[in-house]
Amino acid sequence: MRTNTHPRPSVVRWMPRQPVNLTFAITDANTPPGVAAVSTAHSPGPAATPAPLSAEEPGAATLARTAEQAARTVLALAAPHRLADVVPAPRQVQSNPTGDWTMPAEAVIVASPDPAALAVAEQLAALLRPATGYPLPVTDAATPAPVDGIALVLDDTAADLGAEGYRLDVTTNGVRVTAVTAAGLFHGVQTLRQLLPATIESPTPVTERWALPGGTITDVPRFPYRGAMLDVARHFFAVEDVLRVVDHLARYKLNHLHLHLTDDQGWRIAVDSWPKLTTVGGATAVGGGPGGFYTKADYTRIVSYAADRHITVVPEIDLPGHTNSALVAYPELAPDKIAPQPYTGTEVGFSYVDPADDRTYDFIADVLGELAAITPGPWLHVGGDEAFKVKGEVYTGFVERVQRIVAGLGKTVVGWHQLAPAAPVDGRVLQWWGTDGEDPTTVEAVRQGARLIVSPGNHAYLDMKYAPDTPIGHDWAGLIDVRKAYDWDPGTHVAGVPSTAVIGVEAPLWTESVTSLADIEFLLLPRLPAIAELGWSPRETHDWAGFRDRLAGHGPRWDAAGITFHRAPEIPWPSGPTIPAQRDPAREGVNPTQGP
Ligand code: TNX
Repeated sequence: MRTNTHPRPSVVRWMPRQPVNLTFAITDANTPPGVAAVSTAHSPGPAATPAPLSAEEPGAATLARTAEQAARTVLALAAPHRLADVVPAPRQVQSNPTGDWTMPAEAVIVASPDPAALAVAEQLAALLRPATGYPLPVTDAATPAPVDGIALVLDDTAADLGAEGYRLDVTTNGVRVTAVTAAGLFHGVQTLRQLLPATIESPTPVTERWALPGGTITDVPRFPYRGAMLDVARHFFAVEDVLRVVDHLARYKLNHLHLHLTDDQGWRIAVDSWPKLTTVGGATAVGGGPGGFYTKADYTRIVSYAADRHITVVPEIDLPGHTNSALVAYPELAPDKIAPQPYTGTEVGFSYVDPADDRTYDFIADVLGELAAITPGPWLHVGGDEAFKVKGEVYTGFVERVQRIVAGLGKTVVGWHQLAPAAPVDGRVLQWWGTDGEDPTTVEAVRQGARLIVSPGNHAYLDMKYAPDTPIGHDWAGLIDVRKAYDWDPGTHVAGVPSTAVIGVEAPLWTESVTSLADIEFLLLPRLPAIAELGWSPRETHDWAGFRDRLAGHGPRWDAAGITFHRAPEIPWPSGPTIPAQRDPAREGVNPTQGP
């Protein structure tokens, strides 16, 4: 019997960066013993010696074994990824071609003896175990060092790395990730993951040479706020779907998930003191679907899953407009005190809570109070957009009162940039979603101390279509292909706003036309990595051609992980072998390396 060194390999994938030489022998039951038919791929090159074949072996098994040997030859020759092939682009990359490292089956992950660092080590192990099939035990050490393994080192003297940066060193001994915080280690782990072959994303073991390119990456984010928004109000998405979106954010070093929890078509977060918000207000969705809502336990699950990935949830209760679902549940909040019909269309701007009734502010204090109590992050987003029927001083008076409620809860106000004319409150953050980069009212609010998250509708809105013929999405802010998502600068985009006032960038996904996780992923990928790079990478690294080529390598990763994405025609997706990552029992049946 052959010894099985790789546990249960089911897939061979090969995506070399450079042409390699391969010659291998194939024989089957029809080939006379000892005679091999020689097939050459990617020639010219020296012929590998055909493996000795036994006359007694059955043909199918022989064929499979020989093919597997050939695959190993190829894998041994394939060069590792280039150190600079990372999205978002790292700040500094120093390659060392003599420092490549191949992870052995006995590799160990060792981390600083700190619960948060060990948690990142466990996350890394969980990422690497499925595809490698290696045990990758996690241990701790006072001064972790890579000895044919991976070391995650917390070092509070590495102040230049800041709150989220990391350094990653690949040498012939292994990999060392150094950071001041667990968040930095976590981001370093995302980079490490991208430096391994795309097959690392496979949920089942693959035969692969797990090589990493030698050298050092030193990486620090440009902006502290890097986010994406998911509208769970127009259509409701299950907790599991939201967790998967969190995974996508984490992969690209985004650190905020904004949840648009309420809108005309549905109220999605439980509020104990106003229970009908969800039992009545949550029962609808765009197009008449069943709706749904998160219990506090559901919400807490999302928040803590995100926190484990160093992502802060920013909950939004949209006020005073976009409130039809609340008015259906509690007509006393409506200006005329009459319950409106539930709304399942996609118009905006018609609904509002009564700004002249104190009861409205009791309602808001209760809702925001309960939400603040289950939200560990510093932010409460209060919407403020498209309240077309609440104008002038009535609008600003309303906003100022709501801002005081938020401040009283110890949270920082975030709102769409329509909040700008209201008097400032300390630390206020405006989310700018304009489309032409000119906005004197926002500029004035910034002059008075507001900070900005930039989400230009015509660059960062993930609900805009890619092209006229892509299936879902809107086009009111134009079409957004990958280049349009990438080619702008958050630091200078809003004329008159200095880059020092910009805390970061966010890509909102509104879901009027989005009904499934596959729809979400189709709109997110590949544009989310473009926005992520704008948020993370230094401006000096900005380069469409380089980004396009680096992004192309992510297609095979998403394929291997079973993630839907838009095969945007402007990206040179590799066309190499694409054997599906799922297990194929028919293949396993003839695979002689299969375990017992
Ligand atoms: C505008 S952008 C809205 C949303 C819509 C979106 C559709 C903003 C703050 N409000 O209510 O869903 O357009 O793209």
